[in-house]
This record gives sequence, C-alpha cells and structure tokens, in this order.
Amino acid sequence: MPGRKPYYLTTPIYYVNDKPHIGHAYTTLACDVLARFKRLDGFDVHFLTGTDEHGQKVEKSAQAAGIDPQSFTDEVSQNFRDLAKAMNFSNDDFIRTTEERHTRSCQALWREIETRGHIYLGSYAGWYSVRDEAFWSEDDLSTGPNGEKLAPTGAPVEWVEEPSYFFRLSAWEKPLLEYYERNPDCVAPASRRNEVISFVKSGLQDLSVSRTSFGWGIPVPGDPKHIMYVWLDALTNYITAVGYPDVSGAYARYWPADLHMVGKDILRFHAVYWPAFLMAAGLEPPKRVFAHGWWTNEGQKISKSLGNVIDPLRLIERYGLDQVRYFLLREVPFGNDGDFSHRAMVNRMNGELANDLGNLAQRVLSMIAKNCGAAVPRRGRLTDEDQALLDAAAAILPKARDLMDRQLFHEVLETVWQVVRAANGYVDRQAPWALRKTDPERMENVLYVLVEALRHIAILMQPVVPNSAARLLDQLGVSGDQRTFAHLTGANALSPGAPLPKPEGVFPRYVEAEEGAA
Ligand code: ME8
Repeated sequence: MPGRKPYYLTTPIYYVNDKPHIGHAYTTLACDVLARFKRLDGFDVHFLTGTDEHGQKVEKSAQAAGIDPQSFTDEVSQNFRDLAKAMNFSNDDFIRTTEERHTRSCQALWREIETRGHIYLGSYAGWYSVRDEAFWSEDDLSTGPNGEKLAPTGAPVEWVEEPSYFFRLSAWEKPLLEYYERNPDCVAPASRRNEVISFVKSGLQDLSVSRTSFGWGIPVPGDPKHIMYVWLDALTNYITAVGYPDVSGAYARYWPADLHMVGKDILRFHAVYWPAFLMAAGLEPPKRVFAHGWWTNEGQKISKSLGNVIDPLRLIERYGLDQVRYFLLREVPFGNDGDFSHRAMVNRMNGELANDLGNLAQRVLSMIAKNCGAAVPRRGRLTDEDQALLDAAAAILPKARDLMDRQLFHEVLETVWQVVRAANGYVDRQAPWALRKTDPERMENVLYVLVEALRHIAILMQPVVPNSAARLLDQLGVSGDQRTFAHLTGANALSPGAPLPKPEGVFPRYVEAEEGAA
C-alpha cells in the first residue's frame, strides 16, 4: 500500500503442547492493541501470530495423546485460532511451522548461513531440557529435592550425546554488542536490555542447531538425518510470513520487523540468537524486541500441576470481552509481573469502565435524549473551562502515540483516563441538569462539549475495547468511516442538530452473586 508507512509486529508462536491460557492471550492482546492503534493512525500494519509445532516437546505431547504429531498439531493449533477469534484479535496472518512455506524458508536460511561459513558439523555432549527446548551448561544447573539436575527454569534436563551441527555463535559476540549499541531501543524494557548485554559480554558458546535423536521437525538440507533445532525453526517464522526466501515483495516492505513482542522467558532467543542468525545470513536484525512480565493467579505461579491455569474463555464469559482486554493492559505496568485476582478485575471493570466512563456517557447521552430533541446539542460561545476540556481531549493523541511506541499501554490508558476524570469533574461543576431551567442554551453548550470530548475518548479507546467503543461511537452518531485518528480534529467535530439514537449502557457492572448463591 503505497503512501502508508509499514508496521510489522509479531507475537511468539505458541507451542501446541498445551491449551492456550491467559499468558498467551496477554501477549497477543498487547500486539492486537498496538496493531489496531497503528491502523487507526494510518499505518500499513502486518500483524502476525501462530503456532510452533515441531520439536521434542510437541512430539512427546502427541505421543502422550496417542496420535500422530500432525493430527495432534492440527487439533491444538485450532485452539489458538479459536482464542484469537474469541479475544477479537485482528492478526493479518496465522503461521504454523508445519506449513510448506515455512519448511522452504527454514531450509533456505540454513543454506545461507552455512554457505557463509557459520555452520559446522561436530558432536554435542551436554544437557538438554525438553520442556524449555534449550541446552544448558553444567554451571547453569541446580540440584532438585531428589538429587536430580534442574535447569534454571526448574525444568528437568537430560544428558544428550549425538552428532550435531553447530552455529558459530561465539563469533557474533562483538557484532551483537555493536547492534545493541547502535540501536538503543532494540531491546526493551531497559532492565532487560542490560541483562541481555551482560549475558553476551559474559561470552557466547557455539550453539547446537540440529538433533539426530528424534524426527519431528524440518530436515537439515543435504543431511536429512539431522532435524533442525526447534528454536532456529521457530524464530524463522518471522521472515517466512513475509515471503522469505523471496526478498522482493512483502519482505522488502516489512522486514526488519518493527516489533517482536515476547514474554521475558524467551528474551534470550529473540535478542541474542535471532539477531545472530539473521546477521550470519546477511539479513537485518529486528528493530525491537519487547519482553513483558509474567502473570500469576491470586498470587500463585500459574501451572498445570497446581490446577490454577486461567482459561481466557472462562474470563470472557464471566466478565465480558472488552472488560478483560481493558483489565489486562490497565492493571499492570507493561513489562512488570502482574497478578490476576477476581477482586482486582471487578474493581477495574466497575470503578473505571462502568462508573468513570460508562456513567459519564450514559448521563450525558440520556440528558441529550430528554432535553435536546435526541440530537447533537447546539454549540455556543466556549468558556475557558469548555475549551480546557476540549484541548485536553485533543492532547491525548500525541501523548498516546509516543507511549504506544514504547509499549506503555497502562500509561496510554492513564492518559485517556485523566480526560475521563476531567470530564466527570466538568459535568459536576457545570451541573447541566440545573442549567436546564436557568439557562437552557448554556446547558446545550455544556452537553456539546461533553459529547465532543466523549467522541475523542471513544475513538482513542477503540484499540483496547473495540466492541464497546464502536457501540459508544454509534450512540454519538459517528459514522463508521469517521473513526480514525485523522478524524480527531475540530473539522470532524460532531455537527449540532445531527440526530442521535436512543442511548443504552455500554459498560455493565459486575454484580457479585449473593452470599451462598451458586
Ligand atoms: O516459548 N504470563 O511458546 P510458549 C505472561 N514456542 N505471559 C505468558 C505466561 C504467563 N504466565 N505464560 C506464557 C514458546 N506466556 C515458543 C516461542 S517464538 C519464535 C517461539 C506467553 O507456548 C509469553 O509471551 O511456551 C511467553 O513468552 C509465551 O507465552 C511462551 O509461549
């Protein structure tokens, strides 16, 4: 699309050994909000998510389920597509690593790296964790309660000894450090960037990139007894999806990616191995990797064995989709760890969505329905206070742009909320219900200022609460083609006299079931 700036962002591709849970929903949600924001801001967005279907971990899960890995991955991958639908994710593509386009891309990347002299054949003897799909050195390990060896993640490890191809990672220490140096924003938040830099400075060992002891994966070109290391396979998805090895069309437009969003658990793979693989193939490393924090459930680590895995579909059923979307990005400063609790969820949805914003809209729109002939009120001369509220609403966008580019979602929402709170203060001070008798003209003016402020708020909230914001915009009489950020100007302000539909509440309250009731 000529004229529009490209913006390419990706989620991790999720392992299909398990059903999607709140952590997966969280990462993709953050990307979805950013993708929607950028589209409304005029960018040509390419938003990718998908599933990571090869490797020993998936092979084992398929065996445990008693089916062949392909049927197993077909089934579980579908759960992630269903989640995307249920969460209203707007991804432009969904990649599966078992697709033909991906095999072609991985083998081409391998050949490129090998031709340039960065892959050699050797043999691996060391520890491997299937759960992490990662190699660990002796120094990394600790001893578990039964004397068993454990990876730093707590995962069990096994001793592996087999022929293996190696990637000459040790040679990429200096180029990687230069890459971080030249691109101060390429790893975020800053604390994570420092961790990555000290990891690389502590010295890099060559990385085993093929295995011969199992079969579920992409064969090494020219030596099909070897299966590519699942992380080399998985990371390559980001270029497969833009057409690699064809570097003309979508690749030329979208690569390097503007953002890889990941959880902190997989930062090393994205901020160290991936840029090294790319540079070794003569390709550009990504512009930015953001590692967000970890969710716990009512203070406890989320794990299958504790039986406290949070199913996003249940949350949607209980609290409502937009409520869940809002909560996840509002509750926790993005980048930090967060805790999911019923109480925190209800506080946010009732206190902020239902009270602050929902009541404001409902109050203003029902006064208009009753007192202004169900049409946009007339606009008179603006007082300083009127102007101040309209200026505050107009000032959200430039701030939100900057915050979104730094993935500070909670601060974007706080910026919008400052105006929501200001509008509530304004309505209380102006008391349009009292003006109805004393100065109906002024009442119309006040209500006009409020609906115009609401128009800004609703347009800006679309990325986070798309369905509710659309309903609010319907009630403000804003047509579907007037809802982008380009419409956040005075020239597109609501037209006095335009008819408005009957108002109805947009953000329901959560009502606790009676004590003792089911
Ligand atoms: O690692 N809190 O896939 P995966 C927050 N296939 N985020 C969480 C979370 C939690 N409790 N649990 C999971 C893989 N996540 C590889 C990725 S990419 C080329 C390959 C999110 O299914 C978070 O984004 O184990 C984390 O990084 C990701 O799920 C791990 O998903």
